[in-house]
Amino acid sequence: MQLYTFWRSNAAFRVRVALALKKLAVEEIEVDILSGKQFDPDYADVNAGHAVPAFVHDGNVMFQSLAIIEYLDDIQTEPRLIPADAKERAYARALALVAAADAHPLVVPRVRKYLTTQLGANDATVKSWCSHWASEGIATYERLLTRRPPTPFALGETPSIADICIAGQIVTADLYKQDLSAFPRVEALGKRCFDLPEFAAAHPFQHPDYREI
Ligand SMILES: N[C@@H](CCC(=O)N[C@@H](CS)C(=O)NCC(=O)O)C(=O)O
Repeated sequence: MQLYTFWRSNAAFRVRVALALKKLAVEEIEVDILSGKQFDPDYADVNAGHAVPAFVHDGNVMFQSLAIIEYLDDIQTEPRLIPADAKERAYARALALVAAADAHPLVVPRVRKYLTTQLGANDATVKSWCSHWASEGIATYERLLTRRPPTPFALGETPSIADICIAGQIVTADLYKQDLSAFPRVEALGKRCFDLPEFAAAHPFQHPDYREI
């Protein structure tokens, strides 16, 4: 198993946590998406989407973090990250998509680059943009977790794909130095997640290449 990843990548964080929870060993290959390595022909052959993560298993290449996590759940069912019950599965996927489909895509390098190179935004404006959308994602999660409080994880006793994505949204907030105290349910869920070594080790702050950008 190989994972094309990058220390700061939120989508790769999701897959790294899922692999760790399932205790699946993987060879990690760093693709420096800040210096444009996602566009190198060698990597474009792996993922024509020019993004990380990409996951290789038995000669098959997969991309899109949530699709990879679903695949991992198929090939190794325990611990289950996507509930068996249809209604619970829909809720888990919906919570996951708040980060993966709504909030996170607004802060990825290609968006930041377009803001600076095409729209003339300076660093402060880009940071403000990213902080705003990171915070909106957290606020959405706070409302959702208020409506259905975690017990103690979003769907029950063990972490699921929903907790992985909420934790990823917290990682984005951490990268933008956001104070989560106004979001107590998210903050408490995040503490529960990051108390687990599988989540803690995947946080970009723990990566040897971590630097402030
Ligand atoms: N929806 C995709 C997002 C993939 C994605 O955008 N990854 C970012 C890093 S988190 C990336 O590689 N971006 C490259 C770029 O924006 O140029 C997933 O969940 O895998």
